[in-house]
Amino acid sequence: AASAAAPDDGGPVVHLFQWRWESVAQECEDFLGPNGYAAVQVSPPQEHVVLEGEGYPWWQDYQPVSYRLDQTRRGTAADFQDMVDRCRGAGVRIYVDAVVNHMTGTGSVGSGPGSAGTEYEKYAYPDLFGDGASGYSEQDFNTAECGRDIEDWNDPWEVRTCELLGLSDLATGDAYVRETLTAYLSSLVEMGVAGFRIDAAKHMPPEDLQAVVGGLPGTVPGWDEPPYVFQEVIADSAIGEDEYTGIGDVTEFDYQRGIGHAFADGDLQAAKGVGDGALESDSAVAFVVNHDTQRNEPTLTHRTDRDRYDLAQAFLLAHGYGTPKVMSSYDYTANDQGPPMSGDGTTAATDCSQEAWVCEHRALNAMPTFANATAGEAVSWLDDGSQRGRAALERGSAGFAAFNATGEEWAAGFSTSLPDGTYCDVASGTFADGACDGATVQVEGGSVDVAVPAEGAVALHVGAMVEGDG
Ligand code: LM2
Ligand code: CA
Repeated sequence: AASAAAPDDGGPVVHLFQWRWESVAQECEDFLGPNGYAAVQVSPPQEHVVLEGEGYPWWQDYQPVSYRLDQTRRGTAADFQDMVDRCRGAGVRIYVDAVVNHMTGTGSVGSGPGSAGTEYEKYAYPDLFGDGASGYSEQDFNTAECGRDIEDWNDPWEVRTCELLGLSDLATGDAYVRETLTAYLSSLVEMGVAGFRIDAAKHMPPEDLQAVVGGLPGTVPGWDEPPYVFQEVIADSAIGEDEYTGIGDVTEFDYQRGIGHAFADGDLQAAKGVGDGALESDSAVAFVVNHDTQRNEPTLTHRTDRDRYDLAQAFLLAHGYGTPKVMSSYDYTANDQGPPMSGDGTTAATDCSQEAWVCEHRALNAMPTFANATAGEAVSWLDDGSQRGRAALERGSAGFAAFNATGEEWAAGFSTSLPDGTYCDVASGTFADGACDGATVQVEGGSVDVAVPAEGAVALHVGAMVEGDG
């Protein structure tokens, strides 16, 4: 997007939902860096409510008590810094989920202290940075202006000034609140955090958000680039995405719904057109599910149809629309169920070999390298459109991919603009240091024959040639 706050559209992102900081660090080194991920979206790092009586749900994180990083259910401030540094070493950015519209809700009244021991009540957060120097009190919230739940969602003023889910709504029009939020986010940038997902952005006036992110440092230490900002906006007739694109990128829920339905229906011809009429690609963050939709709108998730969902996420990384964001989850039965944890609600270390952690990104192998190698190349479709469940695409002369949402292998030949050579299939393996641990595919005389597995993909790109002719 063309704005000071959203400079670099970055590369593929994975949301490691609820992961401990030390587990994220390990994954950056072991898997994310080598497979081409540009960034990880981590769960909110600030002190949160602790809801023992509710079984320590995941949504504790979305009720900030202070902006202290020490201690959350995912580790300490030192663990957080170590993660930022180790991921940087692996070439992977950390994007923080920034909860800046609100603090705690009604359910947490009287249930303090927060995860780092800070006492609070709804509308009273006396120590925001652990130094006793600044807090929020009632005047910093929109209680006088509204002070009740949002009722009329067609009224933008209400959506932005009243309370979302009973959460104390910050008076983001006020200079003190803006400066405090900027101080919180800036302190993260100083630690090397390279970007932010702005939670509930739609519930903040764009000018307020602009004022908050406008005060961020211009460059992220260690990265030599400005912080990347993307905003969670579930657009509707009252509030449009274009109100926010001047500030940073925007999550594109039309793409999310479109891709989910197309793949759930096995209609890859329909998948080709998803994103048409939506936000311009360079302003959009594109995804198949997020942590909310996988629970509230489960059209296609790891729980409904794992293979098809994996295929949709692979397609997302090849399609070339927006900044692709992959979801990686833990298993659950109840929507409010927290991640694997110990008895006191501390999150367990991730182990992708356990069923409790789904680790969907691991099934995508090196597909993020396809997104990187084909960045900026327009998509063209190579199949003749006659097969509802099958499609093949090319991204200029940089990448070729074929997708098969049927139960039968798809053997097909295409002419391709890829240079002749032997390619690593990054949909099935990793390509590192010139070695491919997946299938290899030959491009010869400008054509390629592929055997696309049932419910699978084949993806070749110029950055993963095992042997070239040139
Ligand atoms: C978001 N984006 O705008 C997050 O993506 C979403 O996950 C958050 O809701 C929401 N906005 C607020 O940041 C989650 C969760 C809610 C939960 C809230 C706050 O989906 O269920 O609400 O976090 O923890 C819970 C209770 C709700 C209660 C509220 C306040 O479920 O019933 O409302 O706490 O006590 C009275
Ligand atoms: Ca608000």
